[in-house]
Amino acid sequence: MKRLSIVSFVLWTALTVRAQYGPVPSENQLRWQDMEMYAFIHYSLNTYTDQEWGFGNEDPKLFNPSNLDCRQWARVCKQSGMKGIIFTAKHHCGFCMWPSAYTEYSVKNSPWKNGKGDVVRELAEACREEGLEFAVYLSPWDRNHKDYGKPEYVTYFRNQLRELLTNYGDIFEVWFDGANGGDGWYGGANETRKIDRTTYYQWPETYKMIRELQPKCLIWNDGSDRGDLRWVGTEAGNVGETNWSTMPSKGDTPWHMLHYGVEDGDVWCPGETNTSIRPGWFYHETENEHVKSLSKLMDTYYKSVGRNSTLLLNFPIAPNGRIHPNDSLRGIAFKKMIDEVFAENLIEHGTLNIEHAAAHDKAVTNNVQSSMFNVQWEKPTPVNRFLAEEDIAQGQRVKKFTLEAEVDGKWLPLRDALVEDGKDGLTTIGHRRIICFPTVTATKLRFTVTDSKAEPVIKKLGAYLAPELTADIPDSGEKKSSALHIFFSSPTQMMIDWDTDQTFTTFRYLPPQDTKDGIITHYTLWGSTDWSQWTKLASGEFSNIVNNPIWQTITFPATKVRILKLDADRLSEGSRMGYGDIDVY
Ligand code: FUL
Repeated sequence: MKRLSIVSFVLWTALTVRAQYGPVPSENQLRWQDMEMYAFIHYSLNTYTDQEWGFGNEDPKLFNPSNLDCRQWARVCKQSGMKGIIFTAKHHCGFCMWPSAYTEYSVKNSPWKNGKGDVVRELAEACREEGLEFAVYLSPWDRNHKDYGKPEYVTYFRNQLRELLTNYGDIFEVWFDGANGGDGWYGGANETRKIDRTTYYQWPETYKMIRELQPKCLIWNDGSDRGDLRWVGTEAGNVGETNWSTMPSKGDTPWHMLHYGVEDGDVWCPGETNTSIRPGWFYHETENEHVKSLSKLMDTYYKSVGRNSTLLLNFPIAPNGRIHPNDSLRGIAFKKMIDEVFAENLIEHGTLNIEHAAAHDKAVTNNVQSSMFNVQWEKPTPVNRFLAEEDIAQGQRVKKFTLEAEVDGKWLPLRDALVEDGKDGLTTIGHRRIICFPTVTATKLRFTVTDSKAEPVIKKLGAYLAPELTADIPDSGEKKSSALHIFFSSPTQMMIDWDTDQTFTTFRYLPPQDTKDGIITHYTLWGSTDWSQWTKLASGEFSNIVNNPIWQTITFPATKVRILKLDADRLSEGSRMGYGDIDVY
């Protein structure tokens, strides 16, 4: 048994450094992981059409912000604790936020700055001034380009990427969104185009170019070509409580691999958790009151940074060219709360004992091995957060641990209160693991590694007292709809009957929340007063609904109806339409 202060603990771990085990991060991946939080910025023509996905035929003249201020974006992001910004240089609609030499569909044909502006340049410069890193999102899917789907487009895509990687200084990450919805304007063809994601983009060639042009840049990709990072399979803002930074170097990546990583994977491919501060990625005025609450953002922090991931938090830009005050205030409050929670490491007020039971080389036998860390306080100390970090430069090793508190002379087992369905959440650690539990007033806290791939190398331990997580983690403050009379006339047709005529302008659809089965991606909405004459009120697609299953709003000119009929023209999966909720007004 060794009795150590926190200072000698750090020294002790430094001296007990052992040979690396299994895949380890590259220098670039290590530097990126230390960024912990960085911002996404979604801004494009969608901001002016109130859409999440543009079709590719939106008029560039719509882009005319009155007060575009990239310095405001950079300052807000910095004050929100973000270490860099990833900008949507080109979203699926194909509109370029820089004056690309390869297309007319860009800011150069907008009235903003008489077509002489370059948002990518202004933002890259603002980031540099604020000491933030800069990165780009370039959508491979391009609903504007006439050649999309043909080999010519891949050359076009690479040319654009080359422009972004050569003209704007250091780029820390490139983000190649995996969404490929199929239909689009495509230079006027207005049709559905399907590509084979595994072969069409020829990623290995593109990766080679990126490595040459920006050797420090990380590649994000959710397809089968492994980049340097992985998507975590959801846009809700959480990664699995078990989160391995390793993946198999080849083959498909089903959801569970993205969400939990793969324990015996042969490459280092850590998870990046991306989510928006609002329900949507782009700005919608109707969401101004639905900016995520502070407790929801803290929940997201614990379920991303606190689960061995980074957090990529999106701030949309409003039509005037600035981050809306509701988002900036919430972002800044978020950073202040993180600082407050982790201001004082209570372990420093106690005595840390380490019992180390490494008998033989467990890396070979993969047997259970115990390393016990025990902090003792002179007086009972309230505590509700525990933090542990592995030295990931030597691989991710810990498979399982326990956490106990001594309260009134008795040992109580603790579990992660943010993990549902009966699990204790005490599995992997990696870069950082934070365990949240209701406050206990303890005289001791005991952390025991009960199973690891090799001898654990723990770099940091922490215990903290945070303000209690409140129960107000709203799904953006949405209400349940009134008692509508809903029935299905076929598996893909929903009817709502009011019995008397009503005047409506809005139909809202919340997709099923816990399954992708039955989510409507394309719809037609009809109205009738007599069950025989039907008026088409609207039709279209619910953009990005599968990855981000939030409320979808259909508006139409005020119409008197007695019955509404919703046709599910296309479902994401399955053959029966589903819904979480419906709202009509
Ligand atoms: C998704 C896209 O389809 C969304 O529009 C958004 O850009 C998000 C970050 O990725 O897949």
